[in-house]
Amino acid sequence: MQHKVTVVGAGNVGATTAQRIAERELADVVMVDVAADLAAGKALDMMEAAPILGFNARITGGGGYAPTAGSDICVVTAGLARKPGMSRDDLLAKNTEILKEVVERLVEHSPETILIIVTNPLDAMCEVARRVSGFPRERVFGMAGVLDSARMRYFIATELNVSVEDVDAFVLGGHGDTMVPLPRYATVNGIPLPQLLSAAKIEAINDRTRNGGAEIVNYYKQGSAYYAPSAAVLDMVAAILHDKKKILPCAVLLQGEYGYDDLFVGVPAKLGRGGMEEVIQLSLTTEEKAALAKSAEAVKGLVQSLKV
Ligand code: TXD
Repeated sequence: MQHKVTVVGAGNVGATTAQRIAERELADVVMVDVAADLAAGKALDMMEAAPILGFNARITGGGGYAPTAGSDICVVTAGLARKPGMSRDDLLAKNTEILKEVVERLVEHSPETILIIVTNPLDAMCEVARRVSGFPRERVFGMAGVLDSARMRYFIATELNVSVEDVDAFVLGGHGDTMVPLPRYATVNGIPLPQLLSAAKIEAINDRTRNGGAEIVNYYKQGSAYYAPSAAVLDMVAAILHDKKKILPCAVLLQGEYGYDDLFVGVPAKLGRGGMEEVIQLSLTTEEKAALAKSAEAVKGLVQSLKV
């Protein structure tokens, strides 16, 4: 394979991401986990499926970082997942420590890599990764918006009984309870959503989207969502490796856009070989701006308490 992607954390999201990348032959994948045998075992198990599925990418796994050297992209999923009743923010202190260690090791071996952060609380972990790596914002950003938007798209498609392929939607803001679904920018094969659904139905979809993560946690009891999150990471990885210039909502360090400075906020961004190549500015109504401000405040509060 021409490309190499490292996935740190061989848990639910990490391993499923590795599997998706390899099965599509996007890159060779190196999985790293403190549970070294877990990473090694999952890698071997996945490779034993290769003759059946017929993919030629190589997946390896272990506890060391030497095999990650020269990675095009490093996806960080290492950390603790939410348990029922636990907020994403409760994870802050523990996952800050983990992120710090992981990013230091990654950057040591792949100084030119692009970091995609997945660990929660997402926006704060992006800031930890940025501080520790010293990378420009083009090479350190987070996955959340693609997942939140996919959930919204699914809920819209189900409500209207139309193909998911026809539905586009955007969710802005932090990856938390204050995320901002933007139904005004949602379309069904080009038709604006507000023309197809009542305001009450749209608000119900917004609510379900905001609680999409918790809905899955309540089913699983242990651990959180991973099929849709890993698909979301795959979308970002493919956009970068294939230089698609795809516009995807990501957690990006804003530098003046949307009126915010030096803060990670979920906004539409263009992803290509250079990583996060451009922040796309949408015009927002007064209410949408207020919702985004609330979300940004929540991220700011977390970032201020970071100890890195
Ligand atoms: O939208 C999003 N951004 C998210 C975020 C969607 C889904 C999951 N989200 C978060 O990702 C979740 O709240 C967690 O913080 C991470 C990973 O979720 P996952 O469900 O994959 O958690 P697991 O299955 O517990 O896996 C975490 C793995 C586990 O195997 C640990 O042994 C490993 O991380 N781990 C480490 N690996 C390397 N180095 C260190 N220090 C380390 N610590 C734990």
